[in-house]
Amino acid sequence: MNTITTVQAAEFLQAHDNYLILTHVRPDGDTVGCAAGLCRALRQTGKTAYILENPEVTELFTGYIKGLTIGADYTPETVVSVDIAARSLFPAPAKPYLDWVDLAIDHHPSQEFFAKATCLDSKRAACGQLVLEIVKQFADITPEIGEALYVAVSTDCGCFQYSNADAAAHRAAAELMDSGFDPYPINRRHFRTKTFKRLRLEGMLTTGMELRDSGVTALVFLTRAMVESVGAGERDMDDISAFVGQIEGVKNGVTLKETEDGHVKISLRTAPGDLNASAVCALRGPEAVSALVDNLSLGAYNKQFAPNRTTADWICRDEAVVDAYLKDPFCTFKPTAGMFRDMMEGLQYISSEEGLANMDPRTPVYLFSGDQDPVGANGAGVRTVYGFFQAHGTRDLTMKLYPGGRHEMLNEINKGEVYADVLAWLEKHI
Ligand SMILES: [Mn+2]
Repeated sequence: MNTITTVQAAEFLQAHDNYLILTHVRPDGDTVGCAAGLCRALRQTGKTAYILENPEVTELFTGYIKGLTIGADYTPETVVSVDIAARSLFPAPAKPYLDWVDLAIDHHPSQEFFAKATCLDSKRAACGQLVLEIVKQFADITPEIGEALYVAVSTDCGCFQYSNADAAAHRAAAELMDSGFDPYPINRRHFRTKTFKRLRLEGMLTTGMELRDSGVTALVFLTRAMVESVGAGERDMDDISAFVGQIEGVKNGVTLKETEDGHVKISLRTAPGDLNASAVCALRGPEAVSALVDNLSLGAYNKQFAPNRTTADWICRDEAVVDAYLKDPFCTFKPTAGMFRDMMEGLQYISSEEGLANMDPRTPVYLFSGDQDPVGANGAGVRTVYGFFQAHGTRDLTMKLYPGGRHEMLNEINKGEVYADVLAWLEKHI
């Protein structure tokens, strides 16, 4: 892991040329604004710079990168990613650069360190703040650059309304506004305007909303039928999970969203610093909801191994182990809402700054997993945890991902190899 400061990043950018800038999947204002601002700043100093075309950029953002993009046939000398935390977030046209990013500029704590050098500050509300700090060292902040980076900063802090909109974010915005662009039309377009389709969806959600715990917890269902009935697209559904949280008195917003492949995605939004267990317990209610939870936890895991032999193919490749698992009542019971509540609280704690700061960096850590374990997002989740530990100073950190391995590596068909690796690691450390 090679992390560099904004001063070093500015030196790097001045020392190289022929840039290709990468944005992430489902591009938001932060990644697009950063790319536009960086590209214009590089061109201002006489460099050749382009943003790789990203087919998912919606019409809300295309204006900012007009004239700056290029197709896959361009051969760059230097590749820079902005606001991309992980390889899994590279859009299709950027896949050839999975192992070739010279500089990653990012603000996500889950940064995977896929680049040769990474300029990371996870305390920043937006990646746009980092790009501003970098480019102002070698370029003038023109109104066009100011506008692009303002879109970046304001997007990630919800037009300065989210809890991450700290003084530094406001200062960056003020500095950008000094360049002379007019922020009003931007704020209006991105934060005060909704598509008619979006409003119709919100109307349906409001009609079908269930309020629990005297109005503290709100539950909405967004079905494919609703989405199709209004012809809503990605842009109309952007951040729709935040909708229920806008209702006065609601602390826990639960959005159950049916996905295109028939699964149900549950988004849980709670008031900052207040993970109210009742939000998860609210899922206990009607039978249909319990079926959703079960489908979410197990059905989704099994799907990647279709066509399925059993409902637990995701456990491991050893069919005898899977059959024994399915016969064991201790493995196949349906978990209660309380178990989900406890698990979510635990997950939140262990990935929080507080939890990570409590780890002793001298304790050796060995992470191992199957790279086909859906619970660890096929290895991506394990790499994220590795990044967390690395960022928090764990000195002796080892990770092993077994090709083809599923959830229970100690029961896998290559368990002999797994046991031997664990033993070798233990003997080295004890
Ligand atoms: Mn961002």
